[in-house]
Amino acid sequence: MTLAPPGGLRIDRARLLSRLTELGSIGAIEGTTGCSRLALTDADRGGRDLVRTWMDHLGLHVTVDGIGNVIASTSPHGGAGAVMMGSHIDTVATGGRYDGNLGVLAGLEIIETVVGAGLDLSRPLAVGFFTNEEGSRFAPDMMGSLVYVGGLPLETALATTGIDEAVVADELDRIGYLGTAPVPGAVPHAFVELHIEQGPILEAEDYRIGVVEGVQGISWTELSIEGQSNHAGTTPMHLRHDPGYVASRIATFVRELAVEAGGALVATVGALTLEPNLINVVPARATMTVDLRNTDEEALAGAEARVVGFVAEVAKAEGVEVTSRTLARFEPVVFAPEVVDLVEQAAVDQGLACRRLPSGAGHDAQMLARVCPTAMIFVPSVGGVSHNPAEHTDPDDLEAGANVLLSTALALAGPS
Ligand code: HGY
Ligand code: MN
Ligand code: MN
Repeated sequence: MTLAPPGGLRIDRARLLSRLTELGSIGAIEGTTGCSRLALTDADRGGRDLVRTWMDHLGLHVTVDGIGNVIASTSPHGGAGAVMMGSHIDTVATGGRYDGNLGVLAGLEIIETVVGAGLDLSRPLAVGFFTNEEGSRFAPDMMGSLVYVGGLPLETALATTGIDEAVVADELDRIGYLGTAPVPGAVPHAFVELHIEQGPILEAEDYRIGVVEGVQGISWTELSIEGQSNHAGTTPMHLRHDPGYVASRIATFVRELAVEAGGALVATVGALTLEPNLINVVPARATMTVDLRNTDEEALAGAEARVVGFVAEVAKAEGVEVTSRTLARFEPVVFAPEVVDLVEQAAVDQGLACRRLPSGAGHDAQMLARVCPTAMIFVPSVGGVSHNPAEHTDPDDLEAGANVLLSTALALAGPS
């Protein structure tokens, strides 16, 4: 069975690339092609408004729900029974212009291409961008899609306080995206997300398309370490209760734990602050985050237990108090084999070298997979770099990924 779209239909490359550039210019990081649009900031509002304008121009039925997810559909019933595409347009503070944006703009491109070709499908098409996928400002990540599928109560999400003490509900209201469409949202027929790989595999092994079979489990923890502030010069080493020292021991431990695991586990201490953060003061307090990920749930839980044990041991020895807060915890997700097969078939039909792989990063698709058959398509990241303004994907690969998304969506929507 071939999945080539009827009449060799393809996306409009120039339109997709120019929209990626235009969206990337909002929150642009000077001197780079990257952008900074942390969730619910003015820059995020700018990105949302621009994509919303394109959705409106297409005459789509657009809804904004209680957590600010925006869904545009060819049907007045939104995502219900639709073949839904999409991703996110919020970024980390030092983001690139493709992470998330590609999936949203390619979904819009597919709809514009299909509508322009006058194709009659048996199912509606929809594209969405979900609020706060990154989770950098407000944890957990994938917040909007998690609320959309009923995995997090709306009230809990709205009451969330960010790293800057802002509150989700206030910020959503301030940027004009505290919507009224109900959550959990309508259940799609299927969901397909195009995304950059954000890792080195496809480029290193010379593949054009990643056929994503699932997403690894994620564990995010914040540790607050209370010690005793003291004079750096007069306090003997054996009398210190130094949270900075404990934080550095924990950071070293998680790194060595991941290296020892030989590849399946990854561990990151991405945020670490000392107070008062002065050269001649033994810190009073250290606050840090630990991000652990593994494709195997049991191994991930085992790594978490090892970290808990080590933290207790090193805190006792140094005489500091540690309190921990879980910021996010998602088990590994396996995508629907029938949709994964369609993605692979579409790539093969278009003569694109492809391989199956899991996703190292979290994605909205891992949440939509809770309610409908879901899969993802990856395109290569140059140098495997992402969450970095230098993030780049070759335009030919952007186009190829969008055409695989087109074929997959048409296979799922089926001719009328
Ligand atoms: O953290 C992640 O994997 C995603 O970028 N939110
Ligand atoms: Mn992303
Ligand atoms: Mn990201």
